[in-house]
Amino acid sequence: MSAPSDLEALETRLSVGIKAAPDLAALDALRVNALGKKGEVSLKMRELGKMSPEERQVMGPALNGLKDRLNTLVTCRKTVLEDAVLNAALDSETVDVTRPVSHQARGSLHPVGQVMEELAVIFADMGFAVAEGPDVEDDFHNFTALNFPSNHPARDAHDTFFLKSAEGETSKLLRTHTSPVQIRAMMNKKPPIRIIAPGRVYRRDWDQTHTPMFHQVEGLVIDEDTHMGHLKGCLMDFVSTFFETDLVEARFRPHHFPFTEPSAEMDVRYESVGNAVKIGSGDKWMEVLGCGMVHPNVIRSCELDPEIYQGFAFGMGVDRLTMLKYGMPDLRPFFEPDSRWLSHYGYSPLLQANLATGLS
Ligand code: 2U9
Repeated sequence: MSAPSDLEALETRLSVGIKAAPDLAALDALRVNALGKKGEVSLKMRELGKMSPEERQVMGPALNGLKDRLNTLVTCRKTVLEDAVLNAALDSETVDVTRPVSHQARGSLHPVGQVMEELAVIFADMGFAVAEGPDVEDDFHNFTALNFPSNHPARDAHDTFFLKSAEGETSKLLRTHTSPVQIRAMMNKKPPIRIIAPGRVYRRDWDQTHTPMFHQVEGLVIDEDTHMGHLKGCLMDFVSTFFETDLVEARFRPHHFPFTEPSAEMDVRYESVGNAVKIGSGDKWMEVLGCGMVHPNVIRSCELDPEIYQGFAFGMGVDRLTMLKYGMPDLRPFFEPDSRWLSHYGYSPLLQANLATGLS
């Protein structure tokens, strides 16, 4: 039978070994040897059953204490050894950020990200700032402030993703357009306002030409003397820069949106060249965006006086524009993790879109 003094000798021997373990593998072997099922401490625990009650009263707590102390020692040594492994890796895997980037850099930018960047560059050049907002919105910012009547179909759970809490449906939803961003801007900032709002939007749509999440860029200008001439000039310039041609022939077809009055869709003349489009010639018309003068009710919802402030707004689907500009026949691969598609259509992360050397 063991005596407490035997335990002391055992503890000293095991502790010295654990504290000196040279690496994680050796430490684990020592742990198993001491505390594993057939380890030295476990074997001593088994002897408890054969002891008299008096002996057990002494040896039981002594063995448990020993086990706890050894466990603590193993954990401490493990932390020290793990830190050493991590530090060695950090030392040997440093990156010299001052070295020139390899021109065979792997990885490429998604075409939608590239086009988002191009749109930001074009509108920044016209004096627009980029504004952002949350993807999870509420009814007020997504619908009510935008003059959607209470019975408008877009408010239907058929078309919009409403969020549920544990108690049931809430008034939170996934934004169906980036317009709430402009609502927030109008409520927080005194005009003049000139912003674009790029981002993800969500609608309950899923077929060959629609995905439940897609990308929009919307724009908003609010000032004291803004009129449709400004809208037309801005959008003609945009189309010409985006499609990289001076020849743009456009028509504005009357349309209806709750948030603009009058509203229009902008078509440009084009012809097909393979899967891509050539703007400015041909006998076909292609819709590129929607636009209009901001509805007075929307201006009023944001606590501005429509007698003083007017403005124009526009919105475009970035995924569709990307397909048109780069001649991509199918929308579905945009949302599939196919690296072959990405290496074919992707953009070099080293070529930033800019107006000086060309957009793409
Ligand atoms: C505020 C006021 C007005 C944003 C606008 C459009 C026209 C439009 C569609 C294009 C294709 C959406 O992606 S799409 O389906 N958008 O046609 N959007 S005017 O009008 C606003 C926005 C915010 C405060």
